[in-house]
Order: sequence, then C-alpha cells, then structure tokens
Amino acid sequence: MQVSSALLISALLGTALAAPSPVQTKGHAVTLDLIAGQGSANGGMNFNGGAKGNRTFTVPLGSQVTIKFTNMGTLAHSFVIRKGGAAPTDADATDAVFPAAYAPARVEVGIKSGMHQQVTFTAKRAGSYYIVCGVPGHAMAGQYIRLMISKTAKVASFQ
Ligand SMILES: [Cu+2]
Repeated sequence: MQVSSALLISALLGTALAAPSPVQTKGHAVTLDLIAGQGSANGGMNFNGGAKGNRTFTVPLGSQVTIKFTNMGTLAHSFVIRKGGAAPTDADATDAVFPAAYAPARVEVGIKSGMHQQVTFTAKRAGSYYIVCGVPGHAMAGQYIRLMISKTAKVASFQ
C-alpha cells in the first residue's frame, strides 16, 4: 500500500511539473492562462506552445471567461478572439467577436516580454474561433490557436 501510494504521488507530481493546466473552471467562471511565446515552437510565434491552429482551448457556452495573458517570448505579442474558418492572416481589435475579447488596447503594438494583461468577457455564442496575435506579421507566421465555445462541455480544457 505504502509503495503504491508513493508511486501515485510521484506520478501526480511529475504530471503537475511537466504540464500545469492552463485552464480553471469554477461554476460559470473560467480562467485561461494564455501565454505568448511559450518555448521555441514555431520560432516563438506561439500561444501555449501551439501554432497554426494545432491547440484548442474549449470553454462551456455562457462562461464568464477571464484570460490572463502573459508574454513569455522575446518579441511583443497580443491576442484577439476572432471568427473561425479560413486561417487568419491578421487581426485587430475590430475583429474581436465579443467586447473585451482582445488585449492590449493597441493589439498591433502588443505587450512586451514579461508583461501581463487580463480581460474578461462572456462566451455567449457557441462556435469555433481563433486566438490570433495582432502584431503585424505574426498571424501570417502562424501565431494562432483555436477557441471552441461548446454547448456540451461542462468544464474548460486545453489540448
Ligand atoms: Cu505575436
């Protein structure tokens, strides 16, 4: 019993250290830790290590979504939640599908390395969206991942 408990704890700690979850769900409140420039994937032009739509945040329809945006990269970055469909080639604040679903105010400028911004909006329309960097050239370079607003999901996830 003691050995298996130790193994279980070790396995849980290993998982936590390797990949802390960037999502939290508390009732209708969802928090997403959105990190620009996390590691070297796609030359740093990534969100949470994802690029070109290969990672997806999913949130339940109707969630109050708080995005804690951090720039861990070397270049300036921003984000805009914009419509899904064809791969995005750019994004500015007017593309945001919900009020406040972008940061910073000047998405073409972005925030510098090591900086944070936080926004909250309501995920009031189900569907498939992109999270896109609005700094010129970054979307073209593939700095976008997906946001799914789901009628069936009960909790937020990232995969
Ligand atoms: Cu960027």
